[in-house]
Amino acid sequence: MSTANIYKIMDDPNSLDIDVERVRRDFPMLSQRVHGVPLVYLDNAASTHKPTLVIDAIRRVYEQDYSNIHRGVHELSQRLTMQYEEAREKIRVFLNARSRAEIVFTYGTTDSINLVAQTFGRANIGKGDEILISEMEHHSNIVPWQLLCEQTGATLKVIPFNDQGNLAMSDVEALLSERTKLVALVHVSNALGTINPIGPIIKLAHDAGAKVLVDGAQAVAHMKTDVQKSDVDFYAFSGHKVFGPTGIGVLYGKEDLLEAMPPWRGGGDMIRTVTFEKTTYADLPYKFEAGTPNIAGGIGLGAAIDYVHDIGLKHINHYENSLLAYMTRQLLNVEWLKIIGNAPCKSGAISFMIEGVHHNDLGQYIDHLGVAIRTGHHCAQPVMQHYGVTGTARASLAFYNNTQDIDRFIEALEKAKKFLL
Ligand code: C6P
Repeated sequence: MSTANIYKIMDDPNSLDIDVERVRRDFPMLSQRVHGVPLVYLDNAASTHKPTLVIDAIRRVYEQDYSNIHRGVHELSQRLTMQYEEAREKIRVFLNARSRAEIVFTYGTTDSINLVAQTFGRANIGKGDEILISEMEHHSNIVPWQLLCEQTGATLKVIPFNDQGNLAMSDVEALLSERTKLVALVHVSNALGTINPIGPIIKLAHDAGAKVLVDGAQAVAHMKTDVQKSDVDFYAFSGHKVFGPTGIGVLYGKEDLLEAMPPWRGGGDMIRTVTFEKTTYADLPYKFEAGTPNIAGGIGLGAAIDYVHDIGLKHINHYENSLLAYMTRQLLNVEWLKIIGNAPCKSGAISFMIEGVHHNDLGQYIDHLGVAIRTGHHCAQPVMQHYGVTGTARASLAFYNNTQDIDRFIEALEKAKKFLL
């Protein structure tokens, strides 16, 4: 949602190109009742639901085509290998990568970042070097770098954000130096909703001689990602946040960088030849894919990408922007509630607090009214430390949400306030 200004009156979500009622029928989970009332699911930043298309693709794997892949000469293995590799091609197109060699299947964003830390990092970052991250990172984009610093003697530097929830380009410039070997930055903050200007930051980092990894966990389901246009070196995301299965994710890496990186996990599928004296490794991307992969997960993710493609990220982005503007306006009308993170460029996650009400009590109370939100530190404790709080409540959107969901959410907050304060 790169052009969103949350304070602008935007289009009415009900008048846009997405037929939300039809879309909702594609997601079986959404039609259920929770605690006797229809579910309002506003925890999409944690994980998204799956359309029937994805569920069917996974079922087909196990009912019709199942076997191991990349190994068998028999029909089933060939058939499933083809589907798995087709999914990789769909992801290549989705990210606009140059080649399938640049698309590594992982277990998720966390796994992708750890892979870069332990291969690119171990090979290229040493004592006296610096890794630059931001204050708004998810723990997945902090801890792998701390581990690497402990292993290599490198230093972790942190770009601060201001109280609005924005990074300042001047801080990025000031912290970059010839010692910076890698900038690891979140595209969209899960705790604040801020969309970071990754293009200009990548340019600055490259000018300083650093490589850039972007954590796209909260971005890919909401806006077009083009790795060639942004010139990012590594881009990570998780299948389960883009309507695909859990346990599957992607690391995009520029081919020359991946080529030069040593493998990380060793085992089957990632080798060319093995003797006790020496092992040689498989070509990209298999060099980084040791062991039997999450086959149904990869194929399910391919189906999820098909689904998103059919609706169109442009429509999704436009619709979600208007829904975010609607939700923001409704929340701003509630004078006893405080929004945490008011960056002008936001994606569909809003963190907030009600003074005198613990976020967990609030989350549990509105759960009984059928409204699912997330509460706590959102695996971004430094963000909580910035605001001096232990946690927030967070409502996060997907394109299957509608204005009725938001109205039910606001009503639930009103009731919670009466009951809990
Ligand atoms: N954020 C949330 O509720 P995994 O667990 O590997 O799929 O994703 C980790 C991750 C990395 N970066 C960002 C920006 C994220 O938001 C997440 C996951 C979830 O906000 C669970 S903590």
